[in-house]
Amino acid sequence: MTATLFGAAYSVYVRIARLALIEKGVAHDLVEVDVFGPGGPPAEHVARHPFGRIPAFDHDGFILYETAAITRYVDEAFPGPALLPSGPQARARAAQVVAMIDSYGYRPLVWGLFVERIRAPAQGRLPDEAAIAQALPQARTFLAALAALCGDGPWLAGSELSLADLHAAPIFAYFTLTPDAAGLLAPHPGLRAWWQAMAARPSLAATRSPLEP
Ligand SMILES: N[C@@H](CCC(=O)N[C@@H](CS)C(=O)NCC(=O)O)C(=O)O
Repeated sequence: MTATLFGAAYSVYVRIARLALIEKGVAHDLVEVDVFGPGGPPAEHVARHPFGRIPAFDHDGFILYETAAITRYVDEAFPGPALLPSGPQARARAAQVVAMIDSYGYRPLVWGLFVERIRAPAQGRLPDEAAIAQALPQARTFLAALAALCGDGPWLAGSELSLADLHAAPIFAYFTLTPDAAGLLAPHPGLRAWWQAMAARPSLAATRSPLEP
């Protein structure tokens, strides 16, 4: 059996897939692919992923892209702890959280806040204040919706760790480096406790991003 993930260690989406593989206990390789290089995504990567994004996954010749599909497949195709709850409502919540993160969380928290607040100065450019101003209310709405959905927790889709937690964690790892995070998370003690528990998992340490201090 060979399981190979193609991507880069700094990527939020690659880290989500790695978290699923690690939490599931699946031996795998990470093959570095640079999609931001001057020539764009390498041709052999576009052959796996026509949109040139990362990650892509290869399990014994079965090629898959789109992170939510990869993590779902990893959960179902390999033995190990179940990464989705069993009841239809809890499963729907987990799927809802994953889709919310993709549609409403990733852009403002990662591109609007982390990239502009932390990466821009590190790259020697001024933060795009308009992008930050646009991201802040979107981040507020997203965090309030997430907090409202996660109910009694302690995990985002109920009493067990699930793919919802793994989808959110790499985004929080970047977002919580920004000076905005403390204020944005102040109204949400449940999310703060969740992030503390999530950040302490060995899978997070094992997938530490090179962009984290
Ligand atoms: N919908 C894709 C999103 C993946 C994605 O956007 N990955 C980023 C890195 S975190 C990427 O490849 N960016 C390259 C680009 O935007 O050209 C998924 O779920 O896998």
